[in-house]
Amino acid sequence: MTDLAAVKAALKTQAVETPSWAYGNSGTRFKVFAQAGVPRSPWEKLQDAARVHAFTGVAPTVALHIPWDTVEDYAALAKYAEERGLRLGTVNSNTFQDDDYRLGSICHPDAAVRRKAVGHLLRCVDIMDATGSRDLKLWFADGTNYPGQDDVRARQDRLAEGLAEVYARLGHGQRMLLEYKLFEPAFYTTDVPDWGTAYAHCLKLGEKARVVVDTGHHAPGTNIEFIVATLLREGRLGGFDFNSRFYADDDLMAGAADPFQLFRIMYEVARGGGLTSGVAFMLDQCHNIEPKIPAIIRSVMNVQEATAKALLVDRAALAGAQAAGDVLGANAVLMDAYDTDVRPLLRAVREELGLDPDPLAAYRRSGWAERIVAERVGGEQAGWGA
Ligand code: PSV
Ligand code: MN
Repeated sequence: MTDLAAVKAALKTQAVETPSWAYGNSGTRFKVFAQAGVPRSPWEKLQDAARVHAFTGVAPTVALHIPWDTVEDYAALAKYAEERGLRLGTVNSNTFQDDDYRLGSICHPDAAVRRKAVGHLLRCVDIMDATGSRDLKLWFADGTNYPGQDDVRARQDRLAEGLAEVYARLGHGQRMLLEYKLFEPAFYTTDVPDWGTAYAHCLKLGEKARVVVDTGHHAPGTNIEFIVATLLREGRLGGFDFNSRFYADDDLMAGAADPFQLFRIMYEVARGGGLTSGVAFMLDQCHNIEPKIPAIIRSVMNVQEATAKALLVDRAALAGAQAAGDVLGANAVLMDAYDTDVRPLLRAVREELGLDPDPLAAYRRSGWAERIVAERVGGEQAGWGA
């Protein structure tokens, strides 16, 4: 039997961080489709994020991407967030959009380019000091396109050296989250292609370095929940970039492509104590053809539903079946939880939090979508590269 009161309590304290870039325009390498009402500044992105939090109750922080979210005064941005019931969250570094980075950033063969990249990462830590952010998230577009193009071992040495310098700069309570990605934009080698490489670097760096699992960054068929279980067991799971993929890094709404996978991941998170041990639950997705704010609300709800189902797994019954070698029984315990319709439970949780039980309907009724279309006229819309 699961303790429903404990499940509800866990759902009430869950926090899903939304990415500033999901509120701006985005697309594929073929086309970026602009949408009316899209924010024109980090400040307006926070206005939208505040609506997501207001209606879901579980999205209190917003991740920044630097330089996309560059402002003069980060403390003022943090204050602006606070006035809207938000906090600034993870600072994401961006060392992939300058011409200098054609052959990589922190792994580049030229020491001057590496210095520039490390300088940017150090600047990101300065920003964290001003915003009160806990986590620096590092994703590198570094890699090579052709066999022989560069020395893959030397690139690892350069990576280790650069990371060590940034790690040494971290302040009290700050962490470094290293994200891996199997592919893209390099096609032959990627310098942090998998959790093993990320983990090896984190181990060398120290306790404050953790691995980020972006659910869109694996080969098809990869058992992501196994990676999650392993990293949690080693105390090195820093957080998630949740999104969905059908084929590649599609950045679709979390839980859209494979809600069962999200459930399996959240089960391992819950099983490994990851709901209460500082794991960052972030979204990293873009909404290219669908309205952005409702898509983000939907994603947050999808993470909540997967979490609720994971929490409903009857752990005692599962352990009993596993110990007895009851293969079908154990599987049935897991599937019973997955097959539960948790929407009434989540509606009750929201009502107990004083929220509308249906966040999407409440958002639609709020008139925010019409208001931003009417008010955000002129100026330059935020988007990739802005
Ligand atoms: C790279 O594909 C990535 O997942 C990294 O987290 C980046 O920071 C993010 O996407 C940018 O959208
Ligand atoms: Mn990511």
